Amino acid sequence: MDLAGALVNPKSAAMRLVVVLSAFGLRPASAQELALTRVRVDSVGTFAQLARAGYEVAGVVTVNGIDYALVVTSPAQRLALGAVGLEVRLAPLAAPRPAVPANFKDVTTIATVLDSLATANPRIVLDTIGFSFEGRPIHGVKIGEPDDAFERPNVLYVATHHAREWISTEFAMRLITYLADSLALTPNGAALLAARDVWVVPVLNPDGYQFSFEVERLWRKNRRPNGDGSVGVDLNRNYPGFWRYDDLGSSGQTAAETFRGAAPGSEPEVAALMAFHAAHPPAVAISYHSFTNLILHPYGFASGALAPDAPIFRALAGTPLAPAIRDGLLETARPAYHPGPGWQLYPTNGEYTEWAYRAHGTVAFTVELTAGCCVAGEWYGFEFPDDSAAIAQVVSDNLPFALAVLSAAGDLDRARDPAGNSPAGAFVESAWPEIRVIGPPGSATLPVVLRRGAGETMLALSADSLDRGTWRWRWRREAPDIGPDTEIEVPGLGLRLSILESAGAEDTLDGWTGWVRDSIRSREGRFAWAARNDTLWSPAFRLDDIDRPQLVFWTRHGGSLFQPARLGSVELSTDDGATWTVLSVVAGAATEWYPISLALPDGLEQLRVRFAAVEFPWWIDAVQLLGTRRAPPYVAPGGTITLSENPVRFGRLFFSWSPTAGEATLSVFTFASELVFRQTLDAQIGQLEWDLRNRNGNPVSNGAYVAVLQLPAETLRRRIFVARAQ
Ligand code: 0X9
Ligand code: ZN
Repeated sequence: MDLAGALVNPKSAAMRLVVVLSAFGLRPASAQELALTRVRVDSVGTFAQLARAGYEVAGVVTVNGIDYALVVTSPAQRLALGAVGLEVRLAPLAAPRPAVPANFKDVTTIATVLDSLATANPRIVLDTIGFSFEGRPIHGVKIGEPDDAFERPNVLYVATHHAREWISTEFAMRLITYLADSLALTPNGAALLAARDVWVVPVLNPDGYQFSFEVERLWRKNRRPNGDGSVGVDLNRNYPGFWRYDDLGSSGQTAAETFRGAAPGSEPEVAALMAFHAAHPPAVAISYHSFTNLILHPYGFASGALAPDAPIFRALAGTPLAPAIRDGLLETARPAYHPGPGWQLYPTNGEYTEWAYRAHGTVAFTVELTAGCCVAGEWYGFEFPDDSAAIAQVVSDNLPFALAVLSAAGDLDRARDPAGNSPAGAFVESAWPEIRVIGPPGSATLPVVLRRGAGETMLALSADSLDRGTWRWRWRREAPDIGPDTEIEVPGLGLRLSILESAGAEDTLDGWTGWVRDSIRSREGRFAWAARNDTLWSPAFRLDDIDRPQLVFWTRHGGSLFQPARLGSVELSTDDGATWTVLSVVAGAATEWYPISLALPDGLEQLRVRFAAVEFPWWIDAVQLLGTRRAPPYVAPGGTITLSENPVRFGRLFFSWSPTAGEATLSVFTFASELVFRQTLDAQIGQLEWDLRNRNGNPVSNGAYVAVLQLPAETLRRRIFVARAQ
């Protein structure tokens, strides 16, 4: 099946009309009630079809080898979905609904509990960050010092943008008691709390939350009447960040679950959280939702979009192989929370973490709490069971990440992942087809020197506004024609590495075997490698005398639906294929190409790579092996140019070299290869003065230049940094 075709043409999938309610002998939904519903998925096109119709695909289950998307539907919607040919069934419920839950608390009870917590513990201070559409207070709970100090980084935990996600509020309530009653009593915990301003908003959407207790358990939005009989705006689509970017990531239909509202920030609940950010901009934030076991981070608005601060997000959320949150529920179907950019679930626009990151630089995560477990392989869904032990497990599973984020708020540049790794400072994220460099914030353009054989090209990469993060920037441009043995130097970031190998489906498949060539191309090329259940094998590469080896590839994938059995696995062998180690796994959906850059262990002599697709429609192209050669391929000439000073702080500069017979031509170029100065003289003089003026007689601007001295027997180069006081 052509999955990419199915993405743009959902109707290409075979469709059936089958509406079966209560197929599993479970509690039937009443005539008016919303119910978690399974919609049979014939192709990934079904997801796009559901998203465009304004459904929030809450999860996926596979029963007897058939995939079903889980969506919340009304009886009328079930009929409508059936009428367009989708097979619709009610999902089985994992637990009975108690009339009065023992653990979950409605808004009135929450207010009472917060009052008594604050009365009992002076470290808990109650505030109101605003009011809901129906006029309910939105509580902001401060833990620690009652005042708000500029020098203490703000940390925010916010729960229940979505009314029905009760477990997220219950987690937030227990987080408050944990921080104030347990953590604060340990010496380290007390010191940590004393160095932060910590806020918890346990219910951002009190109207919807209360409605889900009193009327409709599976209500999602707030309770604003839309004027046409429909009610509610999706608060997690109403923020100004990328608001209405497209109709896939939010809906313009008032009745839809993902209705974005009439204007960005139109909802009082969203306006309250925005005002909170203006007054107390959080360094870090976690927005708790349920369900599916995910740690999502910006960007999420478009498939393939990577935040420049991805190294920071990754350091905290972990990698798919070493994720920051484990799921300890008994018999859980998913042993961990999968970390990744938001679009790997599905794209959203007007979403909270995205806005907080763009508007305030907040390192903000969405945690989708556990999918739970386990009735005949089914999920709890939104109705987390009213079971103290299971809730306690969710709390203990989630505390380590909440605390890691709290602790990292002090210095995100040095954030540590659970394995103790900190985010890479500067690195080449990709060498081709796009050259991308990540590094600390700098200026809008970044000079890069490419050397291949005797040729040298200077490029200026640029960072657009979405590439300028708080902690890292990304500079990029289309790569010129480069290939193995191209050396890449980024003088401003002290990076110097080589393309050791590069391969793509376009080339003659020298030694690469296993996948088919597909015409879904990455860039200019005409082909990519593609597979669903096959392994792509590389030939063996030598890595002698290579420091910091790195594997880069461009990829897209049709969607693993985060089902643990479906993934793309990137594996390494250092013994020519006798044994393999998993380096990384790829999951989720990506409809656009994006690069994955993986550090390889140092000290390898030989390496083979394989990409194993397990029930995972996967495309790969532009595979690159990068690393620093201990003996650089660019052989420095015997002589050198000596400079009177470098960086140059005054108005003139002397070049000198060992005098020799013949002529010397000295040229100075900008990093964009523009000639600014050239003079030819007798090489015996051995010295030349430059007044730092260009060929029009104007002083050159401060910045990096390259001097090239051509002597009869050799050509010498020197980098010059002009840094005069202005
Ligand atoms: O759709 C949402 O707002 C969140 N999921 S939920 O099932 N709790 O409604 C996820 C938002 C995370 N961001 C992206 N997926 N881009
Ligand atoms: Zn949610």
